[in-house]
Amino acid sequence: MEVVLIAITRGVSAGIGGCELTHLEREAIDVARARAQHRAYEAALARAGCRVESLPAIDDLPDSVFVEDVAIVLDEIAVITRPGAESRRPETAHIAPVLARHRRVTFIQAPGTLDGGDVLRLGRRIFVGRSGRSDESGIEQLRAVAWPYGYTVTTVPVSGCLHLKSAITEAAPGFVVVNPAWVDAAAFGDVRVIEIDPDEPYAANGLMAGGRLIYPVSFPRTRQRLEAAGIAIEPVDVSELQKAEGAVTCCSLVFPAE
Ligand code: CIR
Repeated sequence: MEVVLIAITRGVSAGIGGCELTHLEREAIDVARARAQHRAYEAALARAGCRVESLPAIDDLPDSVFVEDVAIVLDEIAVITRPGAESRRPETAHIAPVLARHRRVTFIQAPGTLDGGDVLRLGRRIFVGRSGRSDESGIEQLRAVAWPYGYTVTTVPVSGCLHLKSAITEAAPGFVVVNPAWVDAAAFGDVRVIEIDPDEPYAANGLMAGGRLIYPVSFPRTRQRLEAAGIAIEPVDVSELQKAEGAVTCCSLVFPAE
């Protein structure tokens, strides 16, 4: 039977210009353009076969379009995070009831912090970036939730970028795309590694869905490397969201329907 994928998204906040920034200089963000790009991203998810559940924008939560950071959805349970950036913590109250329609939910408790952008799942192996956003307590709490279901949880050092998934994502089954300056791919065991083009440091974030990779148009050199490995690309322009230090995984939560 075909697996139905759910993709949860949230519209772009009118206040996105006030987003958190860690490694980028603030640039003006054109909200109308960001919203148009986000709609095109949702359309790419739909073309990849996802059933898109598009939630309304929350104008007083600037980063709320980046739904990936507020939850980790496993097949068995959803973990509502406690984001490392204080300004983002109110986002969790908005996602918990949505995920409760799909999974039993549990919560990361204070003082632990965890951002979904730091969590990379490869099958039953979960890797968590020890970044500025996710701490030992948050990682340990995720481990306690996940191990009874047979997942291993491994902490991975990251440096120079916001989240683990700024540095590495799954590009296709058995493949990862990596920025070796930010994370050591040796930590991920038996996977085929595609390195980004060094001129495109932010190119290690792609979103696998429906047998293809949703991938920004802004990284043509790395795209060539991915295509040379036989990976089908679904291109999206997310230039306005990139100004908010966002990428493609961070704008959705994609998981199989129950
Ligand atoms: C933040 O700093 O939290 C947002 N401006 C960007 C979050 C991007 N999230 C992600 O890549 N998972």
